[in-house]
Amino acid sequence: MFGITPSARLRPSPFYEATVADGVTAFTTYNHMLMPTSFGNPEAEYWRLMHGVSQWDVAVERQVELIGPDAGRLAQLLTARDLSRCVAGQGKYVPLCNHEGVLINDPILLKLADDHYWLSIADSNIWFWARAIAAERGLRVVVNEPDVSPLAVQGPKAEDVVASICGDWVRRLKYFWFRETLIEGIPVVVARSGWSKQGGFELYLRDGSAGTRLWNIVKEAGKSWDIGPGNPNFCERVETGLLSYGGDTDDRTNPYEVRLGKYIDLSVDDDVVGVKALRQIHAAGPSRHQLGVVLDGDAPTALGFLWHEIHVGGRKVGSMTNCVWSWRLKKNIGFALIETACQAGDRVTVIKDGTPVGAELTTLPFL
Ligand code: THG
Repeated sequence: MFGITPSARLRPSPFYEATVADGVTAFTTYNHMLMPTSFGNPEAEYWRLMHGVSQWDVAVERQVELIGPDAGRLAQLLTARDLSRCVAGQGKYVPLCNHEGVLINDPILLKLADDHYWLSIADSNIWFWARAIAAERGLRVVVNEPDVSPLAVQGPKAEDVVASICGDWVRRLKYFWFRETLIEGIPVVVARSGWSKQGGFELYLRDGSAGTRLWNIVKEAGKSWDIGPGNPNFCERVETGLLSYGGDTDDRTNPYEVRLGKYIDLSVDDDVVGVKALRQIHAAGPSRHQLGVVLDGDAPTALGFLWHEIHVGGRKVGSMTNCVWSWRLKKNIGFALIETACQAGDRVTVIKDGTPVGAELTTLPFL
């Protein structure tokens, strides 16, 4: 569309040069960085993720590091998911809420040690938030950003590729668990995780000067499995129902509205930020919920910048928060954030760029 003017406010990824060399054609902004969103052939990139293996620059998933005797205390205050049984080497998906129970981020928490945690965050500033909570509660913890940049290896062949680099122990890693290791002398944390349902790993690079080297080690090792560059895949994540914080949420979305209730433990201590509000929301029942939308017709289309209104009987009942052509369903699909009175199976009208389009609500995930 346009060029991008570099600035010290826009932090480069350690993998930036490597993705440019590999033919990146589009970026989005996320956490004040650029994330590749296309290498020029969306359909080929999708099928490679489904059947093969793909490597992604996800350095935008920046780490909020908590270090100090009260690091575990702060981690628990920041999320209403019970962390009491989380051990070093384990990761967990943890919704963060404000005092009103509104979702403000949905990071993966990595517990490195009793006094050392990372929150691998989605697109909102959690350093401000964590420092403010720590200071207000008088905690002995330092909140900083370490030199850490995730590189995702995703797809059914990802395990073979990462095992060929690190050894067969990676095959025994459980979901969201991780281990620190060296790859040709480069310090990394290897985790079984990633923003797709096709399986895979994330290599958290711990030396930003080695980005190109790590990218090329993965690229070289992956050749036998026809690895290629990719990015968090929009189509796959909509089909499989993965949430995009900030994309599918607004500034009043609570976890129950967007299928994250299973990650909330209402029995955590009262001083956990937001838990009192979450108890009330849970008791009253949320007013909106998240469903799938399948649009009539078969012409590929995109959402653009804004949510699209969803109407029933001429009245707005919710919004379509994303929209993508599904290569597997051969339909345009998306998520609805919609009044709980609307249910799967209902017919609705989506106002797409001023034009009404018929659609049906479904349960999530689609696939
Ligand atoms: N990797 C890393 N950090 C991240 C993301 C990532 N931070 C931001 C963003 N992505 C966080 N969002 C998600 C959302 C869903 C999942 C992971 C990160 C996920 N969910 C599984 C699911 O919904 O089926 C399993 C969750 C569970 O049951 O515990 O994997 O991608 N480093």
